[in-house]
Amino acid sequence: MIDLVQFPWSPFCIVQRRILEYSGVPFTVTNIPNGDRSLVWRLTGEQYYGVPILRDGRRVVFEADHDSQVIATYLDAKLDLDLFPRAFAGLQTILWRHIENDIEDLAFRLNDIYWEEMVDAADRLLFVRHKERKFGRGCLDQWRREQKSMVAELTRRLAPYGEMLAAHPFLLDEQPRFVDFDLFGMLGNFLYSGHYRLPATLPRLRKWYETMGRIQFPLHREKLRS
Ligand SMILES: N[C@@H](CCC(=O)N[C@@H](CS)C(=O)NCC(=O)O)C(=O)O
Repeated sequence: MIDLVQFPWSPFCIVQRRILEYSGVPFTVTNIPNGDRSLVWRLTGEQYYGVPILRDGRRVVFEADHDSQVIATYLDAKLDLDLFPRAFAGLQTILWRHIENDIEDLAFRLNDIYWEEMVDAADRLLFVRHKERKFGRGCLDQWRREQKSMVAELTRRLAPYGEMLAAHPFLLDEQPRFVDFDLFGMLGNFLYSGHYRLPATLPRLRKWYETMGRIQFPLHREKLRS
């Protein structure tokens, strides 16, 4: 059985978890603390410390670089989900770069403002140290001060995705493709703390997000046939 190694609020983990749920395949989840990557390090033969990774029998699947989609393409091929159709090759790459950089950058900072509500006491020191080493001393307080302007900027950056939903129910066409799951993951991270809602000015995006949270591939397949 496939096992997803993750922590629950990670945007990139939410992407793969939702793809697995969508597929209907049985899978398990192993949660690790954000600050302790020793399981990932061991499973990947000391090559990787990021999340998510997948265990599928004896195989361990993980990303090759910041911009690779090794796990998603592995699941797509194995489960036959048609997430990367040739018609959208290239276009999806441009989009996921925007989603995983411009959207993710604001989404995770806005969620991290509420880090004390999601990080276990035993992991707090490592969490703050990890953030401050990467983003500077006091970064979490700084993000709290900038919260309002960051929400406004995120809303601005999300507006084109709302526009993409005007002509079809998913970002590119009539069924969810990889970029739908990718954006879902970044927004799942933004919404994780429970302190935010998607902008009321983007009703199509709100509806899409709700659909993306529950859609199942087999049902969808039947719908396509009928
Ligand atoms: N492009 C990678 C990015 C994964 C990533 O950045 N994961 C974060 C957690 S959300 C991580 O583990 N970063 C390394 C670290 O925290 O040390 C993917 O799609 O999996």
